[in-house]
Amino acid sequence: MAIDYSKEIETVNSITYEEFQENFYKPQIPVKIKNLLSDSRANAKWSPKFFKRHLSDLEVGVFDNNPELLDRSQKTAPHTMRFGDYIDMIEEKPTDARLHLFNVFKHMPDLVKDFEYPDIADRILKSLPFAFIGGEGSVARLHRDMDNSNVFLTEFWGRKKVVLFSPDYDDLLYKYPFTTHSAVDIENPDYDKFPGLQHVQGEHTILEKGETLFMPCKYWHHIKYLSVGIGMSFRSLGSVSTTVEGVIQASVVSTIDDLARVAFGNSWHTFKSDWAQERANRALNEVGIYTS
Ligand SMILES: O=C(O)CCC(=O)C(=O)O
Repeated sequence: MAIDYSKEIETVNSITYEEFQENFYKPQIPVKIKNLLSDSRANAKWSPKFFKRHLSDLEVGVFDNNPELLDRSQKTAPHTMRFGDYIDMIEEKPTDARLHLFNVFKHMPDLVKDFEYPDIADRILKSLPFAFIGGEGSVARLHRDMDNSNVFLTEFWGRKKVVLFSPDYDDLLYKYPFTTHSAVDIENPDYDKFPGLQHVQGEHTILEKGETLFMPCKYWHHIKYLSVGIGMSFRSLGSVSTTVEGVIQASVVSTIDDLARVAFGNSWHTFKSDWAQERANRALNEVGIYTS
């Protein structure tokens, strides 16, 4: 059996507060909303050229998918470069280089005036919008956000494929303990190493310019840029317990992971990998599939 994310994420053209709360937010079901921010100035204005014009000399942190770093949250970018050079690079040819959780608003505070926070959710964290920029082919590997908030991801330039899995599949997606990451590559799944993948069910969509995807708290996401892309996300808090768990994960648990990696080196990685395998095997046993 192959990993299944053939289901299309539900899509609506527009939505009211009541419809969103009842049908998606309270039950924590993903939805793509075509016209939540499609009329915003950001959707008309934000482009590679626009940012290059304003931020060309800014030194930015650039992320990639180094396979040796899959078992952790990368808190700092492994490379830096001039923003203008970065834009030239992604416009020239496909690349895996991405600007992840880029706080473009720190450098251009007026950009927050380019969109309004939509009136469909409560407890929106208005001080925490982030930009995401990538070249065609770049991938934000399978992870879930460690702060556990609801995420509203909007594309203002380009298009990307987004695959989501419910947090119910933490074990079968081989979540590394102490992190919200997995080594699973859902586009080239290794079923010998990760047999549990054959028993997860995800869903997907192509997020086009102007569209917004609601990713509920703790949802796993894998994102592949189908062209040069510029996106933005804002977040809202989930339940008190989910939020407290997120704060503990983002502060205490992830710090333990960082310290243990320094203290124990590669044996910490082996310990986490073995534990992830054990949890997946147990989950497989529970659905009647016996592993050694
Ligand atoms: O669109 C992207 O590049 C990544 C988005 C993402 O991973 C997130 O919002 O958590």
